[in-house]
Amino acid sequence: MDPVKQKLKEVGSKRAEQLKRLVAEHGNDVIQEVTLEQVISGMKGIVALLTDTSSLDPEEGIRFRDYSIPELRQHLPKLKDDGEPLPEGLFYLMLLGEIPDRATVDFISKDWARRAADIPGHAFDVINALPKSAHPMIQFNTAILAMSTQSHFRKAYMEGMDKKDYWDPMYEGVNDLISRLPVIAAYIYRRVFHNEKYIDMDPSLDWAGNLAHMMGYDSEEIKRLMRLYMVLHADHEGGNVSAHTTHLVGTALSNPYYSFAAGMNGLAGPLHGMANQEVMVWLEQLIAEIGDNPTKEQIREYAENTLKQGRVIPGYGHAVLRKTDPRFTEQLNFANKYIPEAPLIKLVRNIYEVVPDVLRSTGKVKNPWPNVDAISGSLLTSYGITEHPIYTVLFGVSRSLGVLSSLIWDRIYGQPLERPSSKSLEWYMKKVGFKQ
Ligand code: CMX
Repeated sequence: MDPVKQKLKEVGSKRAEQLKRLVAEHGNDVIQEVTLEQVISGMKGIVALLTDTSSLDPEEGIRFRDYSIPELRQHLPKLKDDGEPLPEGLFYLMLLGEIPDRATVDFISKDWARRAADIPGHAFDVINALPKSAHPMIQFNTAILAMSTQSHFRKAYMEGMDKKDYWDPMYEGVNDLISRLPVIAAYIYRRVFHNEKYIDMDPSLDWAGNLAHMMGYDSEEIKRLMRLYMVLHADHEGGNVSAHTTHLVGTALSNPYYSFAAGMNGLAGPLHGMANQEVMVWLEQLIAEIGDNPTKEQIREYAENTLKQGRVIPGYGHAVLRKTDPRFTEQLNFANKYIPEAPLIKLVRNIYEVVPDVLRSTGKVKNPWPNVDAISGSLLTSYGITEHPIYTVLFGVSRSLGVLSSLIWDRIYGQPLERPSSKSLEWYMKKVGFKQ
């Protein structure tokens, strides 16, 4: 058995036992009271999910299994000492709760390269059947669904597997799926933006390095950027739209392809992952209207006009965070180190000095600070990856690491069908004694 799977089997059975005892001994303990406003405002702040892979603090930001992003950079294995952590190591950390050694990360890299070589041909056929003008997220999701014909989980379920063993085919399917996403993403990118001039995978490269390579970018700096991008977007607690949807659909025992494709449909919304593309549209309009070196006053006016038109300023605000997103800061640090003079990066820095005040002055925006999407597209564009519609696909490739390792744990924990209750407006009015 592969060493990662072997370890997961040991850790998983202990934790599943703990969860069983916890519920048996404390199942009736009250953990939180819920207000009407919380329910109506998109269930914000309601603790209702079990997710081990990462946690989100409104002030500090994301921690992956208790490691902050700076701590990840310090501890996760890298190819070179001054490089970025390998996403394979983050996957292991999220799955098993401990930092892997370099040999384990190399094992995962090689295992994923092996699995990626076996994508069914019809996954490419369905992409080719779509018009090139179809948004890359449509092409990405269609291919993910098409690959579900190879689902280990569905096969094992149909054969009548004991439910305590569901995690095993889920583990296989998840690793297959993660390994193949860079190939699919790069295929779509080359198809739509580079005249179908495809580039083969190089099995000697790591997962993120290979993605950059297959997209046509072989400089070490872009590979570093891709590793950083893949680490930063990997997970954001269990309640965000892509994570929650993947989990929810998985509770119906849908296979990992169905579950992940559902999550990716959520990622494709402009308030979630598609915000990285929206930011670039907003910036392009800004440059078209007021030039690429606007004063802060001009930026303020442009941002205020966006609000006057009843639109959001993409890349700013967050449902949980109440400070600048550390994923924004990490990308800014990368840009300041490697490309400090890039015009788009300068613009991003100036916008950061202006937009929070504009949003604060509305009196309603709970978090006026930039999120991960406020800079990611500018960074990619500055490195020559200028085709904005591919950005959400890249986000999706990365997000697979977190939501799919959680999906394996859902099966280890035997998480049941998710089924909250819904009530009518009349019910809520009656419940709180509202006089009409
Ligand atoms: N620009 C303008 N208005 C904003 C805003 C922004 N960036 N962020 C929040 N608001 C508005 C909301 O639309 C809401 O207005 P109404 O009361 O008129 O409906 C009000 O402020 C309160 O919203 P909130 O509680 O602060 O924010 P939510 O938790 O409802 O929404 C988010 C969070 C991210 C959807 C929102 O901040 C937003 O729309 N931001 C822009 C899109 C974006 O960058 N999304 C990416 C998030 C990160 C990711 O998932 O990738």
